[in-house]
Amino acid sequence: MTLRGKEFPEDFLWGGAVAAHQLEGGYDEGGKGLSAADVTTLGGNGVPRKITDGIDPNEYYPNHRAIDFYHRYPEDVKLFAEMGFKCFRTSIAWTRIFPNGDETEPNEAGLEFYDKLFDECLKYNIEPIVTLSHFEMPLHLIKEYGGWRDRRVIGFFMNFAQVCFERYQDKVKYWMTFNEINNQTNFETDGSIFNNSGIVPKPGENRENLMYQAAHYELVASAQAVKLGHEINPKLMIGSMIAMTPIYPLTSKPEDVLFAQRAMQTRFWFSDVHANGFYPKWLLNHFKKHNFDMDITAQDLKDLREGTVDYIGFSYYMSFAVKDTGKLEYNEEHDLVENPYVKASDWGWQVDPVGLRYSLNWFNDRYHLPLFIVENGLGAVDKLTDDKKVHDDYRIEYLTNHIREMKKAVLEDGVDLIGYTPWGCIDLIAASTGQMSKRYGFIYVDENDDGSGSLDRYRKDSFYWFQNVIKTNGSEIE
Ligand code: P53
Repeated sequence: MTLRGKEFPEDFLWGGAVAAHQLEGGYDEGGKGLSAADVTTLGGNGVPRKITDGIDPNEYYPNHRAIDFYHRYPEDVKLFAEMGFKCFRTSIAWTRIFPNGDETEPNEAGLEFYDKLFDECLKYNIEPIVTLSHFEMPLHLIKEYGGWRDRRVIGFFMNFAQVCFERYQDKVKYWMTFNEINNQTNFETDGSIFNNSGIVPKPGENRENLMYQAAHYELVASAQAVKLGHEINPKLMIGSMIAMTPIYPLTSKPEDVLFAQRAMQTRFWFSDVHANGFYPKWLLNHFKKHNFDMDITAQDLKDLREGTVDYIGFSYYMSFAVKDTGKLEYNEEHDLVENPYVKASDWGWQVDPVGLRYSLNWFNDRYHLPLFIVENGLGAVDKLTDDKKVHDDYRIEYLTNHIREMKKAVLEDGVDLIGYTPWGCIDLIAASTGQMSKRYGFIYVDENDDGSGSLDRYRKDSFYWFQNVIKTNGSEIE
């Protein structure tokens, strides 16, 4: 079968994705409280971002202003419309709605901001797609409750979810509960458990146990939110959001294959619980083997069963590889090896378009649910020319190669795919490094890593390219 001339389904959701803290700025406007992102400093390529205890006036926090979307969103949404977006994925900053997280009444100014943003999208028939929690937990919940290590946070999250579902049910159909909930499998990295779960480990604490406990509370909160969302409005589609990085065995040696399987189980038990509604047995055995102290009640297990997700949303940037280590336990910090068959980006992410087709089939076989690629893209350095152009052919190439594999998965393999929203459709602050110079966008934002720059927006070459992909519904990708 040739791909040329073949189209995606008519209602396929082409669009772009961002997260509140990475582009809004206005970190202390409209009554907003401080979030985890507001105390995370600038890092660099290979240099981790620091997490400070409150705001230190001697540090630079790139998310405080970000790209000032908070004030410029009408101009930006207009550019998305010009590209032909059918949808736009963003998150609702929890701290705009509940500045501390544990209030009983929401902050009306925060709610109004998202009303205006969603209305602006709907004006152009762009459907908003919303993540509830995207690395932006209220700092107060981190300081007072220790983040997701505390069961009470489930209740606070539910207040937030309820207010959002009730308020925006007629504007937003597709929701996701926790962004990349499985990107804390690398629990030894401070940033990953802080961003995901607001956890600052104490000296001597068992980080793995902490991560599993926090993830359990998040999964219970997610399941309760799915159930409540459906009670509020049965039309809502509430999904998971998983960081999909397929993990291949480096060779066909059976021990390598078995180890890769365990690595996949360790990274994707989160979506197992989301979709199946129960814990995989190997993981319960793992908890026992390590004598982990896990607070899992009978009511939690009931909630998990009753709140399974409607679809699997996932990000896809890269694939991993592993080889047998002699013990069947996967440690993400130490066990990854270089895959000789794929090339890495400038930030060391192993670029693998075929892995996207593999991932779509893997999810499809495992869960039999609709899928939604809610992030994909290439972080790269762009150069604005004197005549204000950006010739980002490397980005066009990356995305073309991924869309081609996605097209095969849909048209040849029969995967049920809702849509495709490339990450950082407008340049924004990178999550891992805090840099502006790690760019993903179709729209260039004139801003440097230190925050200098005019913030003016320019269309890159990829802007016109993606505009045509949407206009032709992918039919020209072959
Ligand atoms: P940045 C790690 C691995 C894969 C995806 O990442 C990741 C991360 C965490 O950085 O995050 C997602 O900006 C995340 C977005 C993030 C995007 O990928 O570090 O959902 O918030 O910006 C790209 O290059």
